[in-house]
Amino acid sequence: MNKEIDNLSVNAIRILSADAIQKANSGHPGLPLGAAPAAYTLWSRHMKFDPLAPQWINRDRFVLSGGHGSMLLYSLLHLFGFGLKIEDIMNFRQLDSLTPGHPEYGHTAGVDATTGPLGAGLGMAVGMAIAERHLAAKFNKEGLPVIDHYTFALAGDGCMMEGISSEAMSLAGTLGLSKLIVLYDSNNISIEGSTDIAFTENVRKRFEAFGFQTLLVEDGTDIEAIDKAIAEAKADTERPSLIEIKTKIGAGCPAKEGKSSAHGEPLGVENVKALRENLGWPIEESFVVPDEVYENYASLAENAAKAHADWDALMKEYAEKYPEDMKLFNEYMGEAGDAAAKLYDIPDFAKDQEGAVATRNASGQIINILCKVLPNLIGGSADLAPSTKTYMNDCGDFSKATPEGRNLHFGVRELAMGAIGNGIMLHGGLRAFVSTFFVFSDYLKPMARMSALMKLPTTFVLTHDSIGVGEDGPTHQPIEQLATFRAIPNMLTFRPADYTETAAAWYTAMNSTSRPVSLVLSRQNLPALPSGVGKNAVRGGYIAAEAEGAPDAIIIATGSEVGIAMEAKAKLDAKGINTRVVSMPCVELFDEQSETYKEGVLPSSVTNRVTVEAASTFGWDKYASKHIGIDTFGASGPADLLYKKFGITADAIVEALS
Ligand SMILES: Cc1ncc(C[n+]2csc(CCOP(=O)(O)OP(=O)(O)O)c2C)c(N)n1
Ligand SMILES: [Mg+2]
Repeated sequence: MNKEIDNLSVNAIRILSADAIQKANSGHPGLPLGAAPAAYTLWSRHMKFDPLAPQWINRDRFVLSGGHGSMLLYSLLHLFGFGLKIEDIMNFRQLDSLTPGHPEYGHTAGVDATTGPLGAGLGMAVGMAIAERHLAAKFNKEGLPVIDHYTFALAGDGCMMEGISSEAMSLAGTLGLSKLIVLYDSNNISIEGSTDIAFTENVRKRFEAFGFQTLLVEDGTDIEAIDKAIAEAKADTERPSLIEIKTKIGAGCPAKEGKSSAHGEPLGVENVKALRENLGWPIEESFVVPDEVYENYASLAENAAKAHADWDALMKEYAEKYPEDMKLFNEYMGEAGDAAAKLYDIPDFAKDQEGAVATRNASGQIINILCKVLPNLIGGSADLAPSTKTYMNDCGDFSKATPEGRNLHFGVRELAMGAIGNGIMLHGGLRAFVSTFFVFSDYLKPMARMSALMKLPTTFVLTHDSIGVGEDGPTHQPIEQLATFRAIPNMLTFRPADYTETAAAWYTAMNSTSRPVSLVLSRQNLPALPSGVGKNAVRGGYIAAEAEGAPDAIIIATGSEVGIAMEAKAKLDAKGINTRVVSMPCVELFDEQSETYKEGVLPSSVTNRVTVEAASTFGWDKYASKHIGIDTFGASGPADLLYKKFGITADAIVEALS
């Protein structure tokens, strides 16, 4: 190893980061300066990737969990030739640049995950490692490891303080995800100063308790020590590894090193100058990197990319020897056939509901159809599968010993579950769903938001959707959650009314390519809508029952309240008020329909309207001025009595429209 070029190359990361943050007059230099040696060692000596094919499925993943250190990643992507130009580095944090404040998946080539909310990256990394292990178990053959890569996460003190790190790492330890390697940028500093003021636990011991191999690098500038630790981490084939790397925040900048002021503000023009001098950086001009450094990175990149060429050759052999598996692999990768688009061809999927059915049960039946036609469907629940009806029969359980299983057991860890679902989707090759009670969506909501932000079609199965849960009482009865989920941009929230609407919701979810879908499902039985209408749920809102003649009144309802609306319609019709029932299982999809369609469903001439939903009325004003809903917390008691207590009744609807 040539020490000098290594040092220059590490310093190039530091200088580019400092220059970019200084020019933007905004950003976080502390992490890139302190963690540059660790990142350089990892990328130059251990990771396999191909800058010309940043999405190559068998690349090693790198998640910068401390997303505030984005300039570290952008410097790496520039230097390794991922297409980020020096102009992009100069445009750091500027509007529409390829170098936004925090790394954004899908926006900048080479960014494997959007990070910024601390700790989330650790959860997503676990999801990626699960995906790797599952796909490896499914496809690898003797001598032909189709999927065989590491997932690296770089996390700081903040990530370690966040609860999600414990949720995610505890599961990773249990699952023995040995190809997950966490590099801990341990600098004892966060925003308010020394971490001693709020964080004194022994992180390594904690990870040891989770079932990790734990390693310590005392000097975070020692490339050889870091190299050795990463090699040791890779060598453990039983346990995931944590490498605590002691670093100094803002390393190399004399006035800032080791100080919290290095965390989140530009170093200052004078300090950037001092950094250059202190590091012996040969060039005074900003954003200029010596040719020899670029050459070094180019040759390292070429080396890292050899793995891709080798893999291409391997796949050729795989295709020859195992054509059936190859076909399936391509199906997993979404390159062959499209089973999801043909779901309605399956008789049971499109069937009419028989008798009264809870939509969670309908969903359970549908999941068990889906898992047969979509072999890459994988998912599970946060310890509630028997209640959320998400278990896929005959698909096995994912565990350390049985990684080919498709039922995931997240344990009682909703937040990590959301992040892991996203991590699986980020990995590619699989379609993930996660599940819990709707009221506990509050515990995973930040990750639902992240799926929407990253444009990932993760599916959220959220049951026990209202006061209809009954006796468990207000802690278990969602009220404002529907409004909250509907307010998340780029997410579809479905609250289906019967089996066929539930099928339509799943159809939408399985065919979604760039946004998550949430299914909000009832615990209690619901009657079937008239035969055939439920399929229209794919339009978000539709006429579930037409008025006789021109409508005088419209009831807009969702989920369990559509049945009540039907009862009310009968009473209103009998009174001579011609009533239309509009089922609105997905407000967001309805809003996307053409004006003509929407006017057809909700004619502006019909102003006598009421919305009915056993939840907060927030958000319904756009369709009607009268609402039947619940703007208080619920109560404990039998569901039918609760519906009466809170006035969600056919009589209340009749009164509102009479
Ligand atoms: C969930 C979440 N809470 C708070 C923040 C704001 N924040 C950004 S960085 C940071 C401190 C992080 O400290 P550390 O991970 O040690 O990073 P370092 O200062 O060492 O770079 C905080 C509180 C955030 N990004 N995400
Ligand atoms: Mg820190």
